[in-house]
Parts: sequence; structure tokens; C-alpha cells
Amino acid sequence: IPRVLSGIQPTAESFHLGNYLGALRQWVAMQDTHDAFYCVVDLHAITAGHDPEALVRRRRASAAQLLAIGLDPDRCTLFVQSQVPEHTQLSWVLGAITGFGEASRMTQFKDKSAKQERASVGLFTYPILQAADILLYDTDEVPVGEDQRQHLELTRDLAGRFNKTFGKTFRLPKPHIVKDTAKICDLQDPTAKMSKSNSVPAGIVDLRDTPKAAAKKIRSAVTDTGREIVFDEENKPGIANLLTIFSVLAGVTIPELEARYQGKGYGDFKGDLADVVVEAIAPIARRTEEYLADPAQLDKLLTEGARKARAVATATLADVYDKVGFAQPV
Ligand code: AQP
Repeated sequence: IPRVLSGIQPTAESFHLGNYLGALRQWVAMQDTHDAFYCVVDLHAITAGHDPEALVRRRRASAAQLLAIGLDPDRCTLFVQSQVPEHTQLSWVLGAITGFGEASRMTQFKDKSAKQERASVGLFTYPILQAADILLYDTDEVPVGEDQRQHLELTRDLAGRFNKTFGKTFRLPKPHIVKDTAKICDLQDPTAKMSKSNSVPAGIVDLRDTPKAAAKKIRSAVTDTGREIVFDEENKPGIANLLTIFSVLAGVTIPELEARYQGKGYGDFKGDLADVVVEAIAPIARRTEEYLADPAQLDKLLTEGARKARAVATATLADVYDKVGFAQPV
């Protein structure tokens, strides 16, 4: 049974519809077809500055949302990255075989560092830690959005290079990117991706938004000139984005939606979509609060997940340490 691993950063109080449709929905589905490892990547979340109290809160909020969307600790290994020290240990080894130029080509670093006054070295080496996350678990597939494709390529390059230099150790992982939902766009700027750190609040639907707030954001989403509801990414990126969201959440194809709204206006369409979005996220928000009501139980569950993860991670790291000539950790 193939292995899947993916992670998500606890950088906000809530995940958004882009995270959910681009990646998290696939996480849920792959629990039944794969040996699944999912982690809240809090080590990654400190690379752009952070507040410790908020990090604790967001770590739990992230785990609660993952359970709320349907991850089941009996069917997957759900854990927090900082509880598995092997991630940083492997990252150091991989950093030593990563070229400076190679790391400098990562577009996410270029984009994110350009927006900061002082970008950290941690932000620069982020993709190397991500490679370690993936390679520790002999991962076959990594369900992610389009923005992570380049990092996955780096991961494969590093795995191949390590294998060639020190002997076969790592499996080469493949990205699992669902094309239709690989890039959900900002509701206020449909040419940009919906993003926790870049979008204005009105541009993002959060999974923890109240029904009223979510509906309002959908109803005030930027749409294009013209009146027709047709899927045309080039000329009508706003409507195309809304059609994508509608189609996936309601389980209706885009041609069916185009037919349904022929001759109707944007207002009708957005009103109906608002209902669909609220119906999808309201139960997630409610269940998230239920899990958050018992933080001790949540922490216990995550610690059990970390134990399961470590059973795999320590074996991989021991092999890596042998291969590179390190003494074993005691
Ligand atoms: N707009 C999106 N459409 C489709 N997939 C998306 N993902 C993120 N935004 C979209 C996917 O969500 C997963 C988790 O992402 P992350 O926690 O690593 O954060 P990110 O990719 O950096 O996403 P954000 O929302 O833009 O966060 P910030 O702004 O904090 O960096 C990934 O699989 C990602 O592909």
C-alpha cells in the first residue's frame, strides 16, 4: 500500500478554502487508499516571525480542523512536526548536499522574502526541511497545491543525489496535484492565489468563518465584466474561480452549472454559491470548536500520532546516519 505524506502550516487561526480544496480534501480521501502521514508543520511556521502563544493556539486549531474535515487517527498518522526531532536532523544532512544556487531558485522564497524587511535563513532553507519531512517516511505521493510543485522537484533531486552519493536510501516521491483545484484564487483578486499571508480578509473564505461572514465574502467576490456565467479562465478569472469552487463543493460539473445559470445573473449565481459554501464549512467550523473544547485530549491524540511517526522516522534517520558516517544518536 503506497505511502502518502503532507503537511500544513499553523500560520493562521483558520485554514481557507484554497487549502481545503487544493490539498486537505485529498488528504481525507487518501486515508482509505494509502498509508497516510499528515503533519502540522510548526517548524516551518516560525520562519517568518511568530508569537509563541499564537503558535500554541494555532497548532491546536490546525489539528482540530484536520479532525473536523474527517481525518481519523485510526486511519492515518496525524502529528505535529516539532514532536518528531528527526525532521530537523535529516534536514541538516540534506542541507549539506543542497547547492546554494539551487536553493536560491525557489520562487516561494523569492516571493515571500521580497515582502519582508528581513528575510530569515530559516525561510531560505524551508524547502530543505520540507524535503526532510517527505523523505523520512519513504513517501510515494504528496498531495499539494500547484504552489508546491517546485519544492517537490527539489525533494526528488535531493533524494536522487543522496542515493547516488551514499547508496540507495530514499524513495523518490511524486506530487499529487489535482489540476482543477490546484490553485483556488483570491476572491478580491482572482489572478492571485488565495493565501493566508497575502490575501486581504475579504479575499479568503476561512473554514472557521461564520455563515454570515462566508456568505458575504462570496456575494461580494469580484466578478468580471459581461453577464454570462461561463468558464473562461483567461477572460473571466473571477467567474471561473467561483465555478470551480461551486463545482467541487456541490459535486456538479462545470458544464452542468453553465447550463443551469444560462440567462441568469451573477447575483443569483453568487447567492446560490454562498449557500453551498456555508453548507460545506458550517459543520467543519462546529466540529472544530468541539475538538478545541478538550485541548488535553487533542494533545494526547497528537502525541500518540507523533509516537507512530517516530517509529518510522527514527529508522530512516538511523540508516542515513550510518550511510553518511555519523555516530548513532543515543
Ligand atoms: N490557493 C490555493 N489553492 C490550492 N491549494 C492551496 N494551498 C495553499 N493555498 C492554496 C495548499 O494548501 C496546503 C497547505 O499550505 P501551507 O500551509 O504550506 O501554506 P501555503 O501553501 O503557503 O498556503 P497559504 O495559504 O498561502 O499560506 P501562507 O500565506 O501562510 O504561505 C499546500 O499543499 C498548498 O499547496
